[in-house]
Amino acid sequence: MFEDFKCLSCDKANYKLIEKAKNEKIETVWDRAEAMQPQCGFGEMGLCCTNCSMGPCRIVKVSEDGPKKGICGADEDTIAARNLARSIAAGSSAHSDHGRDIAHALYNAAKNPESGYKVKNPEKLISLAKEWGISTENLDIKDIAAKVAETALQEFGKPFGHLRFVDRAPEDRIDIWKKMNVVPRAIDRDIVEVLHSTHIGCDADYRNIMVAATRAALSDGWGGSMIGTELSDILFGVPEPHEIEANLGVFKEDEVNLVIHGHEPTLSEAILVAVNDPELVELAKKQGAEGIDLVGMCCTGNEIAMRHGIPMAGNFFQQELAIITGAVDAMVVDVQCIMPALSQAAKCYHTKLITTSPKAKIPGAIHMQFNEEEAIESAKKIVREAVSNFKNRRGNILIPQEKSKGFVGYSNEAIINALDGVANSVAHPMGTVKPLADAIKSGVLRGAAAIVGCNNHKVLHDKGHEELAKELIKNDVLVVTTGCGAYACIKEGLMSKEATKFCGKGLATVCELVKIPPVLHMGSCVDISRILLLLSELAKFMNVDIKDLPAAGAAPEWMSEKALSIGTYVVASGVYTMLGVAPQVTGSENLTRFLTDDIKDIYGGCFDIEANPQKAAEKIIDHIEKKRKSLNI
Ligand code: SF4
Ligand code: MSK
Repeated sequence: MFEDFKCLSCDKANYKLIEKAKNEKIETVWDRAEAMQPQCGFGEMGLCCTNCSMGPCRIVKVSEDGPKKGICGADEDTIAARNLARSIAAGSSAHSDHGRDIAHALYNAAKNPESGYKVKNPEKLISLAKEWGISTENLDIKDIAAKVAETALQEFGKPFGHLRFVDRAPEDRIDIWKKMNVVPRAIDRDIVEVLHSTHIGCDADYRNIMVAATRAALSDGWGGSMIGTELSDILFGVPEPHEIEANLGVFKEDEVNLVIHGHEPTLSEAILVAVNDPELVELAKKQGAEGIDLVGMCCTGNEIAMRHGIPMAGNFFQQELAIITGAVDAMVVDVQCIMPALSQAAKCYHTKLITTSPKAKIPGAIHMQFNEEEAIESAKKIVREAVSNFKNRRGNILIPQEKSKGFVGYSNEAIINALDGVANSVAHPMGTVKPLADAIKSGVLRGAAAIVGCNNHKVLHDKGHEELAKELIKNDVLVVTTGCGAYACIKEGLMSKEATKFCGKGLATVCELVKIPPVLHMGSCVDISRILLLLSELAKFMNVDIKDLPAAGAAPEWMSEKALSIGTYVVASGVYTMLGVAPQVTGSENLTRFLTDDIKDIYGGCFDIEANPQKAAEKIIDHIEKKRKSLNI
């Protein structure tokens, strides 16, 4: 019955809901992707420029005829590089603005009791204050929090010097960045410089455009994202392993279902407090519900799953399907990866789509501004709106049975604790990575790979993540994951203890010994900064650079500008990075060669492109084995 849908997704929970959508004449992302075919060849290759109003200009590659330069004279290399650089800058800005919001929330925790935010991990706060040279003598936690928050906020616009977290990288890596003039200086400045240098009539040298773009990307990974992660841990706690449920089967027919979707934990943490408020629970009961079921979607879901064990309802391509269950009383969203299509889907049901950020309003949605200065009160108003909608359900409810269980919450501290068996609550400097290094050196683990990123209709939904992860763990490669890739892996059972059945002997032994799953959930997209830190600590411990480690990255189903920024900072940090979808640069042979080859000699890492997960795994394993050989292990 669902044969037709197997070409859209490999998650069975989705088939029933895609069928329901068809019966109820509601379009989904897959319908719109089909209607979009064929997609524009100029855009696909990065050869369309709209940087000024003399354009749009496009470069014709498929025949001898047709323009080879834009009206201003920009060629294919300039146009493709400028487009890529602007996307990287946008991605960096999204992650970094997220980091800035967390820094403001920390400041509120220190200065404004009305906000309701409190420092949950004072040890990590003090550790970071010391790392940043902030004196903690005679200061209480609130004063230290205010100073750390102010210092973090200055990282965005300071006029001199470089970002503080750069000093966490291995020395050899910093030397490479210095030589290439890409040491990130101030987050806003580095992003602005990309926009300036790609303005019409500015930088036309594709390699130089990539210098500015790389610096802006490093400002994300070793700046905005790292600030987001570290300050979130300080405010809301360092994630620890929790067993949770995942997939659309987590909705409950007899409870108010509230989906929190987007990215920033400042909102989701406040909503979590609000759904446990006795008055609101009582209100839910008065409406005829048994209680309030809070579930997460996309990266917000990762954040609250990691810290509180809240179920993960679904990833990027499942957001409309969640509403199509008919069981969602409210979907509360903040920023990033929220499809505007949600408002159309919500109209077909009783669901209230509630936007909360001034940065992301959607026509047709209810806007209830989330005010961080009185976060809990703001969140209560939003939850009240959701609860009062329970009575309006229309009866056309279909909650799929499919849900899986798995362990999430593997911060670096949790990974090190698990491997080391030693309690270590202070986040940085981390405990010893010796057990991990030993397992890699001995060959019990061949290496490690990160599988991250989104969903994209150009790849069968979830298949890129799942198949790649399975193939890697079968070959004794430990996998860490974040973002929507993490959802694919947990849904497939790869985060359960039983997942050792998919592993090679070495990895299975490690997992059984230290009681971890072979695929470790490390959090949201900004938490890729955790992976950078783990690599950095491992490299320092082994007395090598990150580029020398038997490690790789992969984004099999990536789609967002944030993913481009991530890929760029990961490559510039020395990591071989496999993409399942080609970036829109292939119209420039020079730029494509630069990203997939030349860049290797500069940073040690490079991009590779392979849509087939089996072949991608082969290439990653080959890379890991080559690195082992060079290390003589
Ligand atoms: Fe055309 Fe140059 Fe303007 Fe781009 S910047 S739209 S290539 S004239
Ligand atoms: S939510 S950026 S679709 S991973 Fe971070 Fe998922 Fe990609 Fe958004």
